[in-house]
Amino acid sequence: MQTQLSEILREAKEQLKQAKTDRETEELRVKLLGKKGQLTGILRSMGSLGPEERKALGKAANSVRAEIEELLEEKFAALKEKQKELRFKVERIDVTEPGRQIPLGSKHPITVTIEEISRVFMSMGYSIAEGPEVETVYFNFDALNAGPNHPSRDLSDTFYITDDILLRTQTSPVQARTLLKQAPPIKIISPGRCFRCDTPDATHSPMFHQVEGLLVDEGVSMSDLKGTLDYFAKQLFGSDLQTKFRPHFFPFTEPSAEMDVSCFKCKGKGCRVCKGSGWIEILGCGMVHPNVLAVGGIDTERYTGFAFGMGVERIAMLKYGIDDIRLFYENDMRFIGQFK
Ligand code: 2U9
Repeated sequence: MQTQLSEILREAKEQLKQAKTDRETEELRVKLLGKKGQLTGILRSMGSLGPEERKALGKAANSVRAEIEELLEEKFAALKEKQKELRFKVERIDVTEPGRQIPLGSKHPITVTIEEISRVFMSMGYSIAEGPEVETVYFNFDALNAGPNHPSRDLSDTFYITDDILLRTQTSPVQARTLLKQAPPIKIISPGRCFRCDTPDATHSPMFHQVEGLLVDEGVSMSDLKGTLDYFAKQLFGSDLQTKFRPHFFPFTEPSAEMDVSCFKCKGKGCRVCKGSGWIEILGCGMVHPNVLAVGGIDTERYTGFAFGMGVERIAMLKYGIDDIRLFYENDMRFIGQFK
């Protein structure tokens, strides 16, 4: 029996040395000291011994149990210390480390361009007006003097939701709504998204942005229009450019014109940007047609006004030298990230 006890103690020391986890140590404890453990078995088998032998073996067995319990306690403590050291390593925070840069976002180039355009007109006293993107046929066409057969009404140009509801093809309905709601003087610009049934290509997108403007007051003339838009162009593209106005037609303005700016790239000599002409068209404009004012409830004997409209993507592409409109919408950070 003594030999068995010595063997159990030797084995226990050896296996405790090998134990790597709490679970292995606990399994060892059960194997040695548990109800069906090796040491418990010896203590139980002592019943068959004489009193002297039982006393001596009991003393030896208790001493082995005490030693194993102490070894187990040390093992658990050592494993706990090791886990603590490991935790300190893994959860260590070096407070002297430099902070991790959180990449800052940046405004989309279309947003930047809308803000630049808006800033110029707000500096001249214009307010920003907004309106619904899902519009009525009435405010998108009829109120803008676009007769029942106007080509822009075609399904090929316009996204219809029902016969009377569509996605606005321009932000002009905002001005038409403002004419009904507000008495002159009216000085607004309406930036926003517009939708046309166009197949996407380098210069067309079914969704694009516009900034349109409307000024209605007493005694407003074409010279006010030209002076305002000339100033705007110089603010946006630089004061050393010239502007010119070419006669044009829009149903909602009469007379109408398109405004060109001298090419800010070649200063008018002719280059790829201006396709050799020395001039770049940036917007359309005109004196608001009396029918449009009248529909808006404005006294056309007392008030006149002018209006203008520009495509934001076109302005941004000119400003930043971008040759494909689709780049604005593809969320490719290699493109967008350049506008930090
Ligand atoms: C009302 C009265 C007049 C808005 C105007 C233009 C000229 C124009 C185009 C520029 C490029 C649209 O984005 S684009 O395709 N627009 O040229 N827009 S005058 O005239 C109005 C608007 C509302 C009540």
